[in-house]
Amino acid sequence: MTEHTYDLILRRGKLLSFDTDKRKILDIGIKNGQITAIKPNLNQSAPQEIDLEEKLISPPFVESHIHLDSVLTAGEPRWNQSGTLFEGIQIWGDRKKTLSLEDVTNRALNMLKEQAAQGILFVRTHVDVSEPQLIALKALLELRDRVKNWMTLQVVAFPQDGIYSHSQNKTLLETALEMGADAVGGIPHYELTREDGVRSIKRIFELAEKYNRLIDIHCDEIDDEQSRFLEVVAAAAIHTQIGSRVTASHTTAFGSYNNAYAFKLMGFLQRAQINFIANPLINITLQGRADSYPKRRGVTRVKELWQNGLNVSFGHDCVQDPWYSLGTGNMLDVAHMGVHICHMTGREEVNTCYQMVTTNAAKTLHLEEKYGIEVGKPASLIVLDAKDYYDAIRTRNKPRYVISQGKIIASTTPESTNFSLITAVFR
Ligand code: 17E
Ligand code: FE2
Repeated sequence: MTEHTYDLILRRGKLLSFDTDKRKILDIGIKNGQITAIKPNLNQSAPQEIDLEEKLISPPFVESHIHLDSVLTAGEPRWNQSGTLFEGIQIWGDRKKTLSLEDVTNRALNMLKEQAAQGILFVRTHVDVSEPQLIALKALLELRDRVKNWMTLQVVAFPQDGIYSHSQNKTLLETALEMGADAVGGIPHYELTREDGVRSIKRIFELAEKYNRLIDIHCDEIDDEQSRFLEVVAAAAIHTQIGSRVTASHTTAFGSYNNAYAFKLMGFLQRAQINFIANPLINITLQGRADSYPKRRGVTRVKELWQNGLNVSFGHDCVQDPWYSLGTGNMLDVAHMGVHICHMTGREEVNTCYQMVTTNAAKTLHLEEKYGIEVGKPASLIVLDAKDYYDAIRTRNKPRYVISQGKIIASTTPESTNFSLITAVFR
């Protein structure tokens, strides 16, 4: 048997840069799970070849913020009637009393498969570690290993009920890191007092240093303009110089700060160089619930953070859970909502929203050498039936092919509509 130079060749794919509309039609050669050539008209043959007919090749989607422990539980044990974050926390508090390893594993695995089919190959999940048996954490750490040949999973130890609000939670958080969580989380705006919130951030940074982990804090997820833990996170990042390893998630209160304060804060954030994750799909529904009219949009200052050079990504946050009963996990739905709520409708801005669910999110997760369409990197990429990134957000279709570490792990046939009746009427 002759040894082939490539295991798989993708022919005539369209590669597009984000900052210009420059397009190239190229072949991609894949060998042993890696991209080994990107050139026009590769003249070798491979056991498997696909003609992409100039369809768009994109780096995979990165889900930078989801709660896989609670996915697919909407309505259990009851529906969220107020639509608020806090009723969601109460409902989840009841649901989490009935968790089992099997329950969490099945739901999370179903979600990961659905995400993979939609072109997501990297996921950062928060896992509630204020549940005394740490069942969800055990299930997701085990799943992280089980899926690693097709999906990269990052686990954040997230103390949903607060670190200092219950006596055992501080220990549980540290245990979660000893067990192998990739990142430390927190929820300072839900600690019992402002002082506890500040103390919780100090603790999170201590733990990140002690265990050498990333940080991703649910920060100021409230419409209260007095919720100002972001400045505390920024200060800690400035003092420790680890900003690139730190993420502030949600920060919805930033959308309610007065402009004088917001302007000053923006300068500190630029010094801190932390990452931001906004969850527009969920926060447009959770926030603004105490408003009459005008109603706030409940998102952080995404456009201004981006304009000031900070790294921002978009996350889905929830799929069918106590906080949000809709959703399929599609990152293009998230980007689409981001375009609308954040007023990112300019051509460059829409492209930026695409980066917020791909390259920017990859930076936040520190995927580094694992991510990107380049020779020498793992062959993890998706093929979209779209003219360009803008068109991908507009149409939000499932990718035609999803390739992870060199293998085609999912493919979708586009639906087609038959207009026979209309054609007959207008003949
Ligand atoms: N928990 C939380 O504190 N905030 C959220 N948005 C979700 C869970 C989904
Ligand atoms: Fe969240």
